Amino acid sequence: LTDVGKVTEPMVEKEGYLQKAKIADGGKKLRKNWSTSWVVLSSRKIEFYKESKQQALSNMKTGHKPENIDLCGAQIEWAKEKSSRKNVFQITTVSGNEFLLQSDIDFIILDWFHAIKNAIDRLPKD
Ligand code: I3P
Repeated sequence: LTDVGKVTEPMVEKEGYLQKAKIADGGKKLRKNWSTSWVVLSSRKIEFYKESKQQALSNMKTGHKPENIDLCGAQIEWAKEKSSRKNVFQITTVSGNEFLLQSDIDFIILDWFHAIKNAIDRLPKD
């Protein structure tokens, strides 16, 4: 175990708080329930933490795993018609999970949209 330095988490590309609502699981519709989430984007996935970043980091030490999205083959699109809120986009995974993400602040949601779209576009589609 001399190479532990190389066995690290993939590079975090972006992280911050967003409003999140999961609206389908494996293609099955869920009741929409918005909540604040600490969102961490790396090259292949997005992780959602229910708690603050501090709390999330300490939970991780005890083996607690965040909810996460595999971005391979995922789709992202603006979803004006899916909410009364402004600045909402949807991510749909290959496995049929659907997430809405939202921020009232225009530049924040635009930055997230482009960062996630770029990550998806760099990945193989399968
Ligand atoms: C939902 C809640 C959501 C709302 C959703 C409501 O009610 O008010 O915030 O979504 O609208 O159904 P409940 O808490 O009783 O489930 P938006 O905030 O995104 O509009 P919808 O059914 O039109 O999606």
